[in-house]
Amino acid sequence: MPFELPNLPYAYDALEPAISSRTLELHHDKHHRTYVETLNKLIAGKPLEKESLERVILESARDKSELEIFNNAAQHWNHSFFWHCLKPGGGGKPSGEIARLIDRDFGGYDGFAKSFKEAATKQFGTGWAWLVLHQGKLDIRKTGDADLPLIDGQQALLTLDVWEHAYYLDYQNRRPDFIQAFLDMLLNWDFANQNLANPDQWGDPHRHAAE
Ligand code: MN3
Repeated sequence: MPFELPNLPYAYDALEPAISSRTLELHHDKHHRTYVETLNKLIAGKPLEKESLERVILESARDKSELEIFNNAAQHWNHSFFWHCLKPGGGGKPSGEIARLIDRDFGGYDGFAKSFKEAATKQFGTGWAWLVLHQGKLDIRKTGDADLPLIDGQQALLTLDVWEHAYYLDYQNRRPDFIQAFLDMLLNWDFANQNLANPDQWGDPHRHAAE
């Protein structure tokens, strides 16, 4: 099979109490696994089977008839990326290069947190909130369903899954509380700094656009 479910970079209970072991196990072992297995079935025997995940996403994004492939490929990418955006004992204010850029582009951490919370709260229904780098500047985005910044030529630095399966067992309808827990207890600023230092690691959108 061309694509595989990556292991979580921490134990199921490592993010408690912000995310319960039960939520993380279902989210990774059921939801993420289903995206990977469905994607592999959909591309079996097709030319896309031999492509990188980023190419599968970009190719299927251009063709409405490939929406099911796009949705499952993008959800595989989004979740693989998302697991690294969380860390035990994370959250709080950033340090390093990302801190410098947040001061420059949002006027400080509070400006970032306000914009991020607003995007994550207002994303209607299923989707994702993102911190992206676009033309050298940080920005906050929200996307619906499986959509991701890669298809718009933007580099993802961080994301938060705001589909209900990410928080409903722990927070029910209180999505804002889940977002606040992400900001205060989980957010992995080290990962954002790694993405700034190494844009190719998660598929530099400019490199892919040029192929
Ligand atoms: Mn999810």
